[in-house]
Amino acid sequence: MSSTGLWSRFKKGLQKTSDQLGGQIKDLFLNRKLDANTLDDLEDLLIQGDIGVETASQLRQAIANQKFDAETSEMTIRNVLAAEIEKILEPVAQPFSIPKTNQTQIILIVGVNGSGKTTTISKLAKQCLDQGLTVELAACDTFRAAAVEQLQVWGERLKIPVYTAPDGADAAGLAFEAVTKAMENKANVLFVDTAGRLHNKEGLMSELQKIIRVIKKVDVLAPHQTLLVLDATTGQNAHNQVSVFQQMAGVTGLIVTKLDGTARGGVVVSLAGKYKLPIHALGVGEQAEDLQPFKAHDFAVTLVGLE
Ligand SMILES: Nc1nc2c(ncn2[C@@H]2O[C@H](COP(=O)(O)OP(=O)(O)OP(=O)(O)O)[C@@H](O)[C@H]2O)c(=O)[nH]1
Ligand SMILES: [Mg+2]
Repeated sequence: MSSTGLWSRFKKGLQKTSDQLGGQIKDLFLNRKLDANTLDDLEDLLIQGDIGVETASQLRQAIANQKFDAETSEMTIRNVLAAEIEKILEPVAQPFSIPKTNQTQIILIVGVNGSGKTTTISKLAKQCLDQGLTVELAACDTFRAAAVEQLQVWGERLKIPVYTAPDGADAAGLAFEAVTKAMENKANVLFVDTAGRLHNKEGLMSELQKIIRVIKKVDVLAPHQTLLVLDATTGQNAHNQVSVFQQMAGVTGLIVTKLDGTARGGVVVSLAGKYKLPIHALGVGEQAEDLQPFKAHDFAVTLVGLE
């Protein structure tokens, strides 16, 4: 797809957030001058927009530091906000990539139920195939029969091998087998899908740790990446998920999905500010091209309704 096509899908995907936040900023400045009260209200708006308390206060301060006068236009404020948000996002905006090496890269995908793990794998797998890499999948969500079938359907569509085990089989056992075989096959990438697990369910969390221990038995450097898939519609709850999964599974990067279904896209900024973990991609819809590399500038200008 052309870059303008991708850009318009991205803008459309973020529209709920940008309409809300951008619209509210515009309304705020209607018939009002820039003074301390207006700045307080702006800070509140940013907090309501899920940008996070600390980041909102940082952004308020950045505007206050500019020594604007009462005549400063709303457009200027939005430009400053976008530039400050871009500064926060820039260090973590790191597109998903597979290093050039002969070693099979094991990519473990984790997250709570329904966050978009399996569909994200299919989208990333397609991107890797488009780059000429050989890709295999492991359906280590042995919890739900439908989950294995879902990955198998993707495997057939993309014409790539999918490792499976019977329902209720040991997920770690399957992970061991899949990693061993993918390495024997000299596949470039193996994506390991896992069952959705609520971050407060100890049993499932310890199963995840077992999967990781077993993978390390085959290759001590694996998993080479552990990606946490977060559903943007959960807003600030995403923060708990990052803390717990990071502690339990050593998350190396984040993917935020379903931005098209929410006005809470500001959560991406609060996650970037707080955890400093790379954010690789954003999901703005259900199609393959809707999983887009995270670009700091594009996100910042769209968020405040400048584009
Ligand atoms: N609108 C929209 N839907 C998405 C996005 N990403 C995933 N979905 C949808 O979310 C639903 C759940 O996605 P899955 O990939 O099955 O989620 P999962 O994390 O694997 O779910 P479990 O295996 O049950 O934990 C599916 O209907 C996807 O099509 C997105 O960026 N936007
Ligand atoms: Mg799944």
